[in-house]
Amino acid sequence: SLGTGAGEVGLSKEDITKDFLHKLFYHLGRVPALTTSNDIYTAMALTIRDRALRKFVRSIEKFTQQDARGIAYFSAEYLPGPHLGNNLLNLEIVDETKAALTELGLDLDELLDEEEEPGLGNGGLGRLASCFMDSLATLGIPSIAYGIRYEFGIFKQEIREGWQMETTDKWLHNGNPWEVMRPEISYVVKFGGRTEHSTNGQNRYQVDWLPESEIKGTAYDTPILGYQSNGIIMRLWKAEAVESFDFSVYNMGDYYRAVEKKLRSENITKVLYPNDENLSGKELRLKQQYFFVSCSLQDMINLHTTQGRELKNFHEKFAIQLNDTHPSIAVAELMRLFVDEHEMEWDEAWDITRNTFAYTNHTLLPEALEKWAVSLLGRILPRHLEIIYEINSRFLEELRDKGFSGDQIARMSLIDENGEPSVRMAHLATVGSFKVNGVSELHSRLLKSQVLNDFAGLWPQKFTNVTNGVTHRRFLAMSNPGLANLISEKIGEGWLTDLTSFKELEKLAENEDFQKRWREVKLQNKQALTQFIKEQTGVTVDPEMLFDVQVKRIHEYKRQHLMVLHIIDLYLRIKDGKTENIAASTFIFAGKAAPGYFLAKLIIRLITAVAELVNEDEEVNRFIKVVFLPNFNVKQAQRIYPAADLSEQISMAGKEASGTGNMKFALNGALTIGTLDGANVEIREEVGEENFFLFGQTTEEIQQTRNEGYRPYQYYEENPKLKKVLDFLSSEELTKGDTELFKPLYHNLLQQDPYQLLKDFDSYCSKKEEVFKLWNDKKEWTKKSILNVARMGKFSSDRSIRDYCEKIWNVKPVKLKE
Ligand code: 26Q
Repeated sequence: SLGTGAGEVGLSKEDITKDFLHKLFYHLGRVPALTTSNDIYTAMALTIRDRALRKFVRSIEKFTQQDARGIAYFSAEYLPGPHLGNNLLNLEIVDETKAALTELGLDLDELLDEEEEPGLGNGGLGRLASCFMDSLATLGIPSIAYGIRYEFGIFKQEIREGWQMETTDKWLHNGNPWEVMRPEISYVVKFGGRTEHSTNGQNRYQVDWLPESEIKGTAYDTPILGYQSNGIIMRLWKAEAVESFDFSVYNMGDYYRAVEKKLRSENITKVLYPNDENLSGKELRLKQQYFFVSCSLQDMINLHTTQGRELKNFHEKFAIQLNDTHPSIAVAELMRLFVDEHEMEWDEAWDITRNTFAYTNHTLLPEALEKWAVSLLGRILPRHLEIIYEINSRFLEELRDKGFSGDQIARMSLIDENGEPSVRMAHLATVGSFKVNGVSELHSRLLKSQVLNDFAGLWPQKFTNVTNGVTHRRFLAMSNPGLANLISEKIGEGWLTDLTSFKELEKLAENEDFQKRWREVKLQNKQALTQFIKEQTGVTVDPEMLFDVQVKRIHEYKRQHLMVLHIIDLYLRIKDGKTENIAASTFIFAGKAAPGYFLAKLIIRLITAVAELVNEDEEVNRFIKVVFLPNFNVKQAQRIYPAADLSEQISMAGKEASGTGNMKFALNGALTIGTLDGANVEIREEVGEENFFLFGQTTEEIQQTRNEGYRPYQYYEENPKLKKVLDFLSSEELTKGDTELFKPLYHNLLQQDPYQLLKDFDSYCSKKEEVFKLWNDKKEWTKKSILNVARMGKFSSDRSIRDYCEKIWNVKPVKLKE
């Protein structure tokens, strides 16, 4: 036996130093004189990865002993952020590592700066998946995260002449020290072709899928550590040509054809689609989804059966959480694997399948609900289309038996027959799951009353809510050490595994000494961000100013342009000499726009135009500055949240499913100006309405406005301030002569705007006056800031994961201390 495997990997400074040097010389084969900073980073990353892998192996051993039920999280996106700093925190070896490096004349912060993060997601949904991995590991839940190893992640954003430009994200160009390639863990995935139905020897109805092509998926594992104890893995699949391309037997012509085929196979995991909305029914996207789902399910079945278990117990040993509909083809694939490949009867297979999956919905936007044309799905996955039809016909039969009307049946069908027939993936996921959840109280309520209303009537018990959360270890302990240390000094370190203990800070909210130190920490964080802004944009800002921040994907529904209209109003007031009620502010924006989303890109152009105008005007820039930080990602986010005074959460009510940036800001002591949307509602409930700047219409009021007929032009005509601001969009001053530039936005706001921005403009501006007033009262502001942090306990992803365990997965967290 190999026993416990290799010797211990120690955590002392000496152990780290020894291993680090070993990696540098023997793993990387570096001549000391030629060592680059990337070599140094890589050697340290490898050193820490060994320690992370040890945790992971230990966890697996314990889980196996306990024969525990496991959770598989299926997500097409992950945004883990930089690994090194987080792993040091979770292994509790930050000081040891720093000391080891210092002795060698090296600096930990420089190493941390070297790391290029895996941008394998678009935004909130991908980051949520990674926060959940952190909490799953910390809570000791046996789990595995399945996904896609995109060679190119979300594009890098540059700003050229004020416009967003996209460049390729080559995150693997220096290699990836955190992953372990597992060539022995690979599966074949089929595509295209046709099916053959027959009755086999034992008189069993049998379907064979004769595919047009086959592709191999290979596993790449990255250990994800929890705090102090456990590790889980993120298993990402890379597409390759199947081994059957035996080049040796081909002649020249065939050889090149075979190479081309190999290249085409690898296409599947080349690049992440940069839309955070389902705009395009692209064939490659469907292939990506099916590819990773099929590899993952085959892997799970393999794990299950090699442990000597029967497939009929599959759902007892596993729950699979579907992160939106992106992996929902899994419902049909698991049926196919059971029925066609493992010869299970349909009814039994369906029973197990429906008791295996649970589905999380992340959007109510009708245009974002995934649909695949029947023609496309049938061409790429002919067998799955048959299975979906079979599921549907049985389901619709059930509805007919229950007396549902023809209208209702058409609405609930898995197939949308309006226009080009297509498969409604949210319906497939709902029918194929034992639980369906939204991501905030409001969102879950709207999910039941709108998008999945008919299903909620049919299966009320299936629907539940799990409000999102964020890992406070990454987004406070690691990224805001100043605040973390101040808090630990007062209440100890228990909060690292129990954020509700922040409640104890309430009693310090009015303590002058504590307030002073609270402000000092914030100022230091703002100074650090000030320097970063200078490096990134060349703009000098003043850390004493109010830092008013909106960072997130650029979308009309998120209404970045509402904030811009207010800034224009301030600009015009300052130019008019009316500066009395303005608190000196720096407005900070960051976020990517989908490359094909014209209005979103124009909003970025508007921000940069306003920034240029404001920042260069001596009369104005004493009062306000505007910054657009290019290439928002996890690493940058970690610098921004700790330095924010005010968090902008101003989406039209009913459109933001939850939001998670809102939580990260409040956790770092920013006050929120926001609408009653997504998790804002719950944040306000928790921190107290007197500590939250609320504005704007409620979902009900919006509906009413819509019913009465929203006429934005009316606000333009009745409100002189708004008229001035909107007219300024086509001024020479702003557009430098290109007065047509912002016309599409102007017309959008005045003609159709489904996000009723002008309707909320006044309410937003008056709230800003209150913000400015409060900012001048340092004591009151600081008190509210402290109370916000003190009352954020609910929004740890540890709480979200406990909710999933209790409400959905029926598993108990097991704390595995060593
Ligand atoms: C789907 C099909 C084809 C191409 C792209 C997509 C696609 C990709 C990403 C669709 C949606 C996304 C991402 C959605 C997302 O990030 N949603 C956000 O999820 C967060 C976590 O629950 C919420 O907090 C946000 O409110 C929600 O907008």
